[in-house]
Amino acid sequence: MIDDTYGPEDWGWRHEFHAAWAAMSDPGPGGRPLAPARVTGRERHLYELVFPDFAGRAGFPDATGAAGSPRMARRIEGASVSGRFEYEARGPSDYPVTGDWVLVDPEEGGSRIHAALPRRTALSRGMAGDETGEQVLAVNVDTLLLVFGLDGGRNFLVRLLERALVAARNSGASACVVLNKADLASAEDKERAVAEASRAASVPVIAVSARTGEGLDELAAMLSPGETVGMLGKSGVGKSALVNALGGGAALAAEGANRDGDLRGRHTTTSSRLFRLGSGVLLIDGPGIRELKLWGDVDGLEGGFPEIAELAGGCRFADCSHSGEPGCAIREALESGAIEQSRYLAWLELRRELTWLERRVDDKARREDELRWKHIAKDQKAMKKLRD
Ligand SMILES: Nc1nc2c(ncn2[C@@H]2O[C@H](COP(=O)(O)OP(=O)(O)OP(=O)(O)O)[C@@H](O)[C@H]2O)c(=O)[nH]1
Ligand SMILES: [Mg+2]
Ligand SMILES: [Zn+2]
Repeated sequence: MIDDTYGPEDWGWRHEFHAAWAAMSDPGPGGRPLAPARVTGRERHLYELVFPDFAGRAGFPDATGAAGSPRMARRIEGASVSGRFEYEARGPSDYPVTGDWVLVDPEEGGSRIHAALPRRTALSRGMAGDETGEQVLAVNVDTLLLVFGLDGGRNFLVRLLERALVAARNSGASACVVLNKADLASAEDKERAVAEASRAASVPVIAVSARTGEGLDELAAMLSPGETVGMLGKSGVGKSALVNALGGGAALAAEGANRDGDLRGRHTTTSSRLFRLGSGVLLIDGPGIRELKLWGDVDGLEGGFPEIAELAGGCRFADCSHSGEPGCAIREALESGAIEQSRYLAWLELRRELTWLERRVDDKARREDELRWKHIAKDQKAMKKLRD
């Protein structure tokens, strides 16, 4: 199906990808070079791809196949990963998700994904349950919108915002805090929420309403064509409504029905999709999150606690643990009231969570390494036996 007359950059292609592609573009199984396509949706094991036309770009195969065809992007539905891909994947986080650039064979019609290009940015969280594992939520995102709802109750909690800011920092994308449903908050409540969010965030904070359009011009002005924008937020805060209000693109995101009574959760988004808005912005709508277990390293804390991170450099001891040593700048700021006690406690808690995670990940990597060496040693022994 021919979809849009857009080139690679219109689908978020960046020159950084070119080197990665060139390094990986050994001929595919068909002996032909593989071409890049972008994942625009995923439904279990089936992928929807958009296949921009790279014709005329040095080294790229002609993606549209037919010679002399106008420069167009094709959409492919129902693509799946190749057997080789599955064999080489080290874990679930290696599988493509919406936003990934993958390599396909144009002659195969792009129905098989042979490889994926390294991600420029990746937003991840820890897997639910006891397992130590990474769950990838959004990739190759330039700007991540951290979406909350100002409809009272639990849709805007500063503790979740801190977590989201840390996750955003670890993802490598820049962030923006979006307080949606401003139409449902009083002027004072709105002001208070913006002030509270601004204390935690060293990134822009804006109050908007997908319903009335308030603040949307300001939000839209921060995003540029060809840029990939992701969203992180609980279910029902209005992510899909924002996609639609910002100019839904070719297809409209399915918005939830009003959350009263029986209609609750009726159109909740269940899988991620990339929408190309009329403005040329690529906006990824995904399912709401219930919890955000952190994934990544301790440095990410700076994203959610800029004032504390700044103080840490001023402690007397370079390896200060900020829990009672003399000359601790954070302690002093806490005592003088320069930083809030609740923020300090939240920071300590997330730091503990991330430190613990780093140790778990290291242990896991070591165990896997040991296992790999064991297998290699076993193989070598078997080989030697064969030779003798
Ligand atoms: N009053 C008001 N209602 C809104 C606003 N934005 C969204 N809603 C409503 O809130 C409900 C949930 O919106 P959705 O866009 O489906 O929420 P979502 O974040 O996509 O939810 P999930 O897909 O479950 O993650 C719908 O009934 C929307 O119409 C807003 O700015 N103001
Ligand atoms: Mg939704
Ligand atoms: Zn200290």
